[in-house]
Amino acid sequence: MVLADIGFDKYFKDLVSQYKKENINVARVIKGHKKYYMIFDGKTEYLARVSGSLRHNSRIKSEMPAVGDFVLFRPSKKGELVSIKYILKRKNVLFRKSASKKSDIQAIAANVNYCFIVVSLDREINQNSISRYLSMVIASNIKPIVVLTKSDLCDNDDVLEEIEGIRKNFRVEDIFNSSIIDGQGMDCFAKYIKKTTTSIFIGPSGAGKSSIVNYLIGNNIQEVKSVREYDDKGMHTTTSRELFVLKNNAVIIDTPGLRSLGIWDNDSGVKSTFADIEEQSKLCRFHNCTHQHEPGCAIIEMVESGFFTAEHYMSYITLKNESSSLSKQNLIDMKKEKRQRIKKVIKSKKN
Ligand SMILES: Nc1nc2c(ncn2[C@@H]2O[C@H](COP(=O)(O)OP(=O)(O)OP(=O)(O)O)[C@@H](O)[C@H]2O)c(=O)[nH]1
Ligand SMILES: [Mg+2]
Ligand SMILES: [Zn+2]
Repeated sequence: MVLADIGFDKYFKDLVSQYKKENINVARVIKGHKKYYMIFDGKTEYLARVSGSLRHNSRIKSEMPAVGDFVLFRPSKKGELVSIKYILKRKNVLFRKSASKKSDIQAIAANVNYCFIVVSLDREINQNSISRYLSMVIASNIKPIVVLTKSDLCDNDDVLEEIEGIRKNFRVEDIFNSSIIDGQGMDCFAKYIKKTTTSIFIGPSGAGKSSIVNYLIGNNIQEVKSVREYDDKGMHTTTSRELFVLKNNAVIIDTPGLRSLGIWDNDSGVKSTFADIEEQSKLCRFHNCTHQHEPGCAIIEMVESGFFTAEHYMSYITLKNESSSLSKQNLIDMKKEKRQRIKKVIKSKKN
């Protein structure tokens, strides 16, 4: 495999020629985790960090490398951390928008052709949230495709009705239903997921994004660049964005559920998706129960009795925890901003 197979085309080649003088290589970002990145040059994966100057020059998060970016890095001795020097100008970038602060905009992925908005048919379809996803994708100049998953759990007529409803209301590139159980609709992906294209899967937690990704990896295609980790129960809630190169050289990116899109700005998002759990939590002994360790917790009991699946419960806890740490971060940011504003006022009074 060479980089050209996975999206490194003339546009990027021309950009690289501007940097020719320096001794640097090109790679694509396949995973980002806090300070570290995995990058892939078509042959080898490297663990990478951004160089001091790149960090210094990026004022906002979205200027840091994102999954899908093509980056220039300086090679180092075998097994050593490499340093990302530049990000090649993106063709497009899917942003996560923050409701509170403009500078909080963060790149979910870069250089993407198709965005699959994955929604499950086993829950009530929320047209509002589809509309939010769509506007985000269209604003990023990426082609949106809606996939209604788990059609094996639904009546065929209901499925068709949902599809018609969405088709009528929204401007989508394509829309179809799918099922990893009976394989329905799975062939519809082939049209988009092919050599030199990059596709990303977004949508609520539990909608079936990773299941589709695994299906595509397993069926199309044998070679996988990163291996998924499952916990001892065989569950996997996606926690970071991951890029996979399929055997046909198509690139696909899996993402975690809604929370990655900053839609969990407050608890209300959690409440509406997990209304069933929230409703039952009235039965917990303590009104501020976190449903994780408290005695007399109705939710834990209902998970043990099988009323809620462990998976549904885990998604709920993960989202709740992340949503509260997100609010905490917002608070810290707001305080910082306030301090800076006050400093400015003091300064202007001095002058
Ligand atoms: N019946 C049925 N179940 C499905 C289908 N696709 C996925 N599931 C189930 O739905 C659950 C969630 O699927 P995932 O693929 O992990 O969902 P996800 O969108 O990746 O979720 P996050 O990583 O938490 O964002 C799993 O238990 C899957 O087995 C389907 O087509 N039919
Ligand atoms: Mg997942
Ligand atoms: Zn509880």
